[in-house]
Amino acid sequence: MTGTSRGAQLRRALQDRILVLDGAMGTMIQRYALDESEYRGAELAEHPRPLRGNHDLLCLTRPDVVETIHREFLSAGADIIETNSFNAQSISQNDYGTEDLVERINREAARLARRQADEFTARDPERPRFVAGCLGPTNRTASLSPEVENPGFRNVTFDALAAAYGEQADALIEGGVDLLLVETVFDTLNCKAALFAIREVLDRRGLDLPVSISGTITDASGRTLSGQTLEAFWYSVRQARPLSIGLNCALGAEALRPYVRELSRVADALVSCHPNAGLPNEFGEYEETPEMMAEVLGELADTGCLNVVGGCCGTTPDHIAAISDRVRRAPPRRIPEIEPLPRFSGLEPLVIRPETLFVNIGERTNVTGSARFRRLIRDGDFETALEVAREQVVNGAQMLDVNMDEGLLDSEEAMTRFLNLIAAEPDISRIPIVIDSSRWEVIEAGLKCVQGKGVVNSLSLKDGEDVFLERAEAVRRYGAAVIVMAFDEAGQAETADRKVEICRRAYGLLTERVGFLPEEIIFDPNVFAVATGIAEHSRYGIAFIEACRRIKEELPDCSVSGGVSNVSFAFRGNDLVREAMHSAFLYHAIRAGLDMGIVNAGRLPVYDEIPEELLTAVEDALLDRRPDATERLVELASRVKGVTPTPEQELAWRDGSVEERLRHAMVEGVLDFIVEDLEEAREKYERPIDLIEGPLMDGMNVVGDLFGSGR
Ligand code: THG
Repeated sequence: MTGTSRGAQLRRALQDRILVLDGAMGTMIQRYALDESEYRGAELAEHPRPLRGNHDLLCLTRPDVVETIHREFLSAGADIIETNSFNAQSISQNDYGTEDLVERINREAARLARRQADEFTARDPERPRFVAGCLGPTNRTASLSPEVENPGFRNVTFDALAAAYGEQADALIEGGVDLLLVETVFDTLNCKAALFAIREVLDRRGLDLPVSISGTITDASGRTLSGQTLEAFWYSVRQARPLSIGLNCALGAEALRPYVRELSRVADALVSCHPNAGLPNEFGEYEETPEMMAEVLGELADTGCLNVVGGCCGTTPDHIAAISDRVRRAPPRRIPEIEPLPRFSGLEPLVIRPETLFVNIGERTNVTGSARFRRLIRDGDFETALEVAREQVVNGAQMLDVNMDEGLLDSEEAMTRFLNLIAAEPDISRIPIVIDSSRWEVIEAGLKCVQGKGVVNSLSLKDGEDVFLERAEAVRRYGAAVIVMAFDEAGQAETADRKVEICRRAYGLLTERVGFLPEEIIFDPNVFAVATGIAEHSRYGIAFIEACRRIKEELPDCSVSGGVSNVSFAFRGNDLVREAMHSAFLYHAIRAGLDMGIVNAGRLPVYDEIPEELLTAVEDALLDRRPDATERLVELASRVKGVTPTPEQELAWRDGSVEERLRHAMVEGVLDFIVEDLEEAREKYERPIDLIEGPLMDGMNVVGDLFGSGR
């Protein structure tokens, strides 16, 4: 039977029932207490390094042991057995000096499992047995530095991982596996490299084998070793459209239970779980009995959370038999419909829900958009540059735009270095990264550094469909969303009609030809500067706003974004006018459907508090409301320019009542007097609850109203 038709059989079986995966190979092998010479066999008798403990090598030197273990698990009730290849890639094998054997080990690992699975299938064709090619996490991690003093350092790259995984996957497929299982994922970036490499191998072979993913958590925080929550992890790998997502190893079945539930809630893929039999005790024994594990996993199955279940370290054929008996009657989990919402992640998920008004993308980490950041990067002061990123997050950025496009820089190197440093800062890498460059090579370098689901900024049709499709396909393989600029072979779109037309064309290509989901697409219909003195520019503001409205109406489930600060380029140097323009522009664009924007987080005045004269002049220009709008705004700008408020004016709000001062502090985010004002209010209100429910809630209500109405 061909691999592909067995794939179809596998999918069918998974609709009917929960499939049972085997137990651990490694701890079963340990029971044999093989000595050094048995690991070596005749072939490797002279190998210069110790080989004991290199379990995967036994596929070559003791195939009888491996096959016996496969048989025991199949007899116990396993529907799927995993190849003995957990560490069989060149990165891990390098420790033993056996990297030259990788191809053979994997091919043999697959053949041994295949032979046993086929024998069991032949005995009972109604119940086909399957072989999962096992790919472990390697012994290196792409998102973390092994050196505490050097957080930007990595001892493995995405490319090295992808090469190693590609070699392994190719040989497993050659040996006849039915699916590939990337398991015990502790660093999502390693996993992404595996998925990237696997897709390439499958393409080259013209195959579409199912790919399954199983992560692991290392402590009770419910996060991966590299810091992601499970929902964030799922969003990172979702674009690979895996057959299943799940959890394995870790802290035993009981400890995994809540996290399997969490995955089951968010994932529109099948869900798997194969825990270890608890953590080993001081004698290296695993304490969870078959009955204990079967009960916990059975409960997960009964409540509709599982499609594939089995065991990891310490689980024996007895465990698999108990689990198999227990879940036999339970219904397989049905894949839930997941709302088509934009979903991104850093260490944490970011979902843009209908009630989300607007998502801020911090713009200051851009060498072309900030003289300060440019200077820091040019001077190699990445430490301080990192503080710019942190400030953006503190000021409310929900995503972070990073741009290193500057002539005198090695932009690829700078992008890599900066993103690796960000990865080491959990309070920054919590949010998704927007990789901003006009050069594809720089974008690709960035994609190789982010474990989360980030955003590519940007692609466009300016170089034609072929280039667009090729890059979009790559973006999907790296697991990122994409911003598409309204730019085609004929140039940048300036009118609403052209903007919508280009976006519609890109939407068709991305969803029909590349397999993007609409919610993974963000359109940017070009924010251009208004009030420049050039007559044709006067309609740029409303063209953008009109395009927002029409894109949201005509292209369902996609998002719209824009580079907000572009709109005020004509007033460079006059922050007062620029910031008023940004707030007013956002106010109108958000009402037309703008979902997110690249902004100077923390520097957007409250719309309602823009002085009336300024607001009118600004809106006249943004919305092209009168022919002399530019002249009038320029005139006003020259008057208010340099008119910095006196210290007395700046502190006029201090004259209000304590309630008014607290409200002002909350709305404006001013912390300077918060402690003394709260102390004063605490004395006045006596009971803290009255203070909270009184002036503090009043302040929050004002913030809520302003926010809710886009002001
Ligand atoms: N769409 C998309 N991406 C984008 C843009 C866009 N990326 C870049 C840019 N446009 C958005 N980012 C910025 C960042 C800074 C400024 C404008 C847009 C800016 N900077 C001041 C200036 O140049 O005058 C600050 C100067 C300084 O501090 O040195 O205006 O449209 N998808």
